[in-house]
Parts: sequence; structure tokens; C-alpha cells
Amino acid sequence: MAGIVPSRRVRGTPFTPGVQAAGAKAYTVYNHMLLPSYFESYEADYRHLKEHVQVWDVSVERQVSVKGPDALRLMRQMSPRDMDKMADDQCYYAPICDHNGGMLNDPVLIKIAEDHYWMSIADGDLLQWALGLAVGQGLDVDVVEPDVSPLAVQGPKADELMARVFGDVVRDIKFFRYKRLAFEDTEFVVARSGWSKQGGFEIYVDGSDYGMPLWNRLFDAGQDLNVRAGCPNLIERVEGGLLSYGSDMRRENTPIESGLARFCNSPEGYIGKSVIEAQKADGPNKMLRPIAIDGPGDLPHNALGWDVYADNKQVGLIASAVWSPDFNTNVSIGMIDRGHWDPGTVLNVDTGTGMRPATVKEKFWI
Ligand code: THG
Repeated sequence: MAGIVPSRRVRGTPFTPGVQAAGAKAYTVYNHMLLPSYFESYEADYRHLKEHVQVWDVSVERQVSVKGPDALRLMRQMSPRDMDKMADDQCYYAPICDHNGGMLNDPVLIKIAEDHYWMSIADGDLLQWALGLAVGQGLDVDVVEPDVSPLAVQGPKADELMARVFGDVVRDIKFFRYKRLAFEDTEFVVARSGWSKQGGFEIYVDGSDYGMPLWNRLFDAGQDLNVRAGCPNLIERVEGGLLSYGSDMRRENTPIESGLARFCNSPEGYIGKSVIEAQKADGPNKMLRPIAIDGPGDLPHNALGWDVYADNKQVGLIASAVWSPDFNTNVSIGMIDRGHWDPGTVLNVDTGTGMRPATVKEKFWI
């Protein structure tokens, strides 16, 4: 594949100079920005992530800021997740749906203040949906994309590295909670979260000018920890069942189909509620499942996904599949029709180089 040309439409990030210097070998585009795909290789990055600590430029997780007297009112309309018990320092993973229950995004919500929320978005122009709802209803809120760029620190040595830069208080941050911690003459929201199962933090870098100074501080402080630049890793995230909006599920899927029913518990009359509640009661007609695909780790890359069959009938689609060195199988996430998704069910996957047996698993691998 040829390269990507950055521009005002396909933006670099405050950390792009560091990412480039660290030797990113491929990028994808996410929220109109560059997101590295791998540095050494998927497998080498994965091994390092599970043993050491990595710094990830996830600036592409843009913040949609909703601020003003009607902020909570708008958030309650947009989110199927019950926000009433959300603590002042809490983050919530939450689907956002249209009026048919179709997923528009699956952000992490951050409560900045009683009248101020950030939605840390997956790939999609969620700002336009929020702005449309606000303007259309005359709500008293500002909806903007602030100059905030998340930097993730992930891996088993993340606590140690972060403690060296932000102090031992980082060790007290609980999962999906945050503290405001000082850096130079400012402070950042620092949460224990991130798109891996290896543990770690996300620093919401407020102000692009702080990007490279923070990047350099982390690398200086972590030399003896073998810190490296990294990025969300395909193998590790499929093993962990971390979903990629736009790939694993899209607007044609509900959160129930996407296995996110536990995040749809709001008592409010949120958008999409009737469809979501009906699917919760009756069960969806298809659902995302972990699937182990037999055979060697030589699946050809397929950006369109792999069709799944029972006998000769198509019963699903796998959007993400990759060889897992730790589990010695091809791990994957597939949207599978009702009646075919029970654990242990053996299906056939059209890999493009022939049919392969594949088994529906009970749980994701990590
Ligand atoms: N961090 C932040 N913003 C993000 C992501 C992130 N925006 C885009 C994308 N990732 C949104 N998607 C997800 C998907 C999964 C999780 C977070 C964001 C996640 N899930 C955990 C799990 O499934 O185990 C925990 C969910 C929970 O229990 O609340 O972390 O990564 N800032």
C-alpha cells in the first residue's frame, strides 16, 4: 500500500513528530486524524505490550465537549447508560444510538463537572449528532471539539512509569476513575483506562503545545522500563474483546446485538429506548461472538470481513480476525445469527483461500 498524505482534512496530532521518529510503519485514519497501526509488527508490538509499557498516540479519540445548564439533559437523551450514579471523577463506556437503536458511536463519557461532559469518541462525527439535538431543541449547551488529545500509557509497567512522571498518586486511581494531575504549569485529566487489557492510563492532554514535552518526559523517565511507542494492538484487543466501532458493529447494529446490554440501563427516555428495551426482552436476532478459526496463522488480510456459514447458508460475518501467538489459534469477533451462536457451535469461515472450521467460544480470551 502507498502512504497517506496528511493535510487539514487528514490531520496529524500533537505527538506525530514522536510517532514518526519512533518508526511507525503504517497508519490508519480515524476521526480524520492519523492513528498508527503498528511499529515493529503486530506480533512484536503485542509481545512488548504484554511485558513492558507503551506510550500510545490516541489523539484520534477526540472529545466532544457538552457544557452548559442543559448538559446532563442532553447526555441523558443521548446515552442508554444510567448516568444518575456517575461520580464526579468517573468515566463510563456507553453506546450512543439513533432512534432505531442503531449505534452511532461507543464513546467513553467523562464527567468533568455537573454541567460539563466529554464524550471520548470512536470513529464517527458524533459532534454533529450532539449539535443537531442541541440546536434543534434550543438547549442551553455549547457543543465543541476542544484541543484535547489523549495519550495512553499501557502495559504491566504503566503504574511505575506514570508514577515517575505524575507522582505516586497515580497508583490510587481506580479503574475508570480520574484525577487532575499537574504537568509543567498546567494539569491534565488522568484516568485509569485504555483500549487494552494490560492495564494503564489515559492522559487527556489539554493543549497541543504540551504534547511533545509530555511525550519526551515519558520516554526519558522510562528508559530502564523498556518503554516504547505503541498503538492499539489488533491481536491483543481481539483477544480481549474490545470492540471497534465501524468494523465489529455499525449503525445497522444495536448495542444489544453488540453484546453491550449491560451498558443500556437508563431509566430515562433516551433515544432508541423502545427498540433497545424490546431487544433486551426478546433477545436480538444476531449477536457479536468470540470465534476461534482453525488452521495456521496465515489468514489473508480482508478489509471487507469474512463470511460465516452453517452448512451452505450464510449465518454471519467476521470483521476482525488475527493469529494469536498466546492462544495458538486465530482469534476473531463475528456477528452471528440467532440459533448459531451457542458456545461450541462449529461453523465454516470463507477465508478467501478456502473454507475453515471455526468454533464459537463462550468468552473472549483475556
Ligand atoms: N479510550 C478513550 N476513548 C476511546 C477509547 C478508549 N474512544 C474510542 C474507543 N476507545 C471507544 N471504544 C471503547 C471500547 C471499549 C472500552 C473503551 C472504549 C473499554 N472497555 C472495557 C472492557 O470492555 O473490558 C471496560 C468497560 C467498562 O467496564 O466500563 O475499556 O479506549 N478515552
